[in-house]
Amino acid sequence: MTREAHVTSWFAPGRINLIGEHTDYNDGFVLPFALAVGCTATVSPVGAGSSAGEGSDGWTVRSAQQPDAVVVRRSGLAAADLTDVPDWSRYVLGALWLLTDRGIVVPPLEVVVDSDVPTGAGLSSSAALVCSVVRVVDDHLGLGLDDDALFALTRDVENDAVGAPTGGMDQLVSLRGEAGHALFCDMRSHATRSVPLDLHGDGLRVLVADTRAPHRHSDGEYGARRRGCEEAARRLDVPALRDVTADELDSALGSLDDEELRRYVRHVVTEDDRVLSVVRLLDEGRLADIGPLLTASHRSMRDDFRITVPEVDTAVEALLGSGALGARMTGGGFGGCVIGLVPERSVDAAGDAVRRAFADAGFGEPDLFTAEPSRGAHAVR
Ligand code: GAF
Repeated sequence: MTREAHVTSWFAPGRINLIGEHTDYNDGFVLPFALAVGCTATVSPVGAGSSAGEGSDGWTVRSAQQPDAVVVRRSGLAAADLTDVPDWSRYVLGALWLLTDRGIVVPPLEVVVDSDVPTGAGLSSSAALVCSVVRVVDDHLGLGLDDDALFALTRDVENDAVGAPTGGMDQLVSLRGEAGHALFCDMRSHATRSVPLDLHGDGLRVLVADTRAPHRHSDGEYGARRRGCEEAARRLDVPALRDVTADELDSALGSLDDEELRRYVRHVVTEDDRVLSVVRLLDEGRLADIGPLLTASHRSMRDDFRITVPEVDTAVEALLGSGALGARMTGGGFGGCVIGLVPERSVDAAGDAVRRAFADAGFGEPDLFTAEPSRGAHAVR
């Protein structure tokens, strides 16, 4: 039996970002953790026993959450062909296409994906999908890609094949997260270090409120923030906003006359600084002390970076008013999820407070659940 005759499965998780928002594409710092929910990708060879049919030249991709399989012929496939396939399958086919484009022979395959990450909630269902597919294909074909190559490939699928200008944090933590830990990432070097996040030991929980707010203009606004940050770095004559330290912030702001760019710079520079402070506190075993930094991060996203919406602001205030030590929106913004660092005994009351605040404001029902720092991508045997 050849290696390709095996059926291979890999799981990769979604993520929560504890702190460090919109800092990744500024070469800065982030501190996400992997979730228990994720995507399992299974690869089987096309041939005897395969529903794709013996002798097929195609790649067949299926999702347990979608009615129809997508089949493409390998020969002559170009990037432009990927614009015609359903969104979810673009992540899978994008990975296969990028490998092929880089000279790796990817034989006819069937890839089946099955995910329990809510979509559109800002929990990185797409990173879970891409990372599970890249890991399973690497394993199945025995490519032996190292950690850096795996990360680069997953990020390139999202940036180049799918065309989303994201910064790589989500893929990095989906690949490298560790149970019971957050992952401190330097998004310039892509060096990572696991930092203990012992919620249970401290009698705390991360309570997640999925606001289910529709993502208003999130695509265009994300790209606009990224371009604005790059323009600010250009005007400040630094490679990226990461290169402006907290001590240099006032003088950097003094040299910019565009108020919008000044707000972007203030958010990114102070957010990088908050990430470093949270990491320091976690290293010292002072988890309960990080709350004010989480809340300050939210205020910065609301007032300076301007990526929150009424639903997330309402959820944050409700959490803070009901015993949370700190609360903030997590992820790219314009909707999605809020997290609260909440004493275990206050979890129910905090959840009720968010539901009540939503009902009072006339918003739809939010989804409340607790999140555990979980293991990154791994083989499912
Ligand atoms: C999204 C992006 F995919 C990440 O790269 C990151 O920029 C995040 O928004 C904001 O911190 O999740």
